[in-house]
Amino acid sequence: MLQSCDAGWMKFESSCYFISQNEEPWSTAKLRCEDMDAHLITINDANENSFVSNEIIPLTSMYTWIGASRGYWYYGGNNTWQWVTKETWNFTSFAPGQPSDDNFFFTCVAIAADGWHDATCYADMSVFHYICEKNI
Ligand SMILES: [Ca+2]
Repeated sequence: MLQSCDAGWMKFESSCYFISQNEEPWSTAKLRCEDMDAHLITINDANENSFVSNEIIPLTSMYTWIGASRGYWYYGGNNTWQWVTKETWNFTSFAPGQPSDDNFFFTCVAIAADGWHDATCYADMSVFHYICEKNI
């Protein structure tokens, strides 16, 4: 059976993707995706990363949130990168010099034209568009 995505969502392989109209802090973006029965995008391999780089990044602002965070110690985490879905963390595409913050203040990940960047999850200074993903 041919599966398709809801109106306003882009299809790639077995997922549908939604680009937010609004810019939000990471934690709010995560909730907005969940409100749509989706999750912040998990970029699991090079194919998915290329799709995002080629098809989505040109449509958004400089930085766009993805569903990666580094279990901030303050919230009981251990500073290990993880996906919001808990999928295996076995692919990354950080930009040169990234992640840049060794003090673990920048604990979430935004994608830009040159790759992934660590950025702060919890401050209004990092308010970006975001991508939600839903399996079909
Ligand atoms: Ca994915």
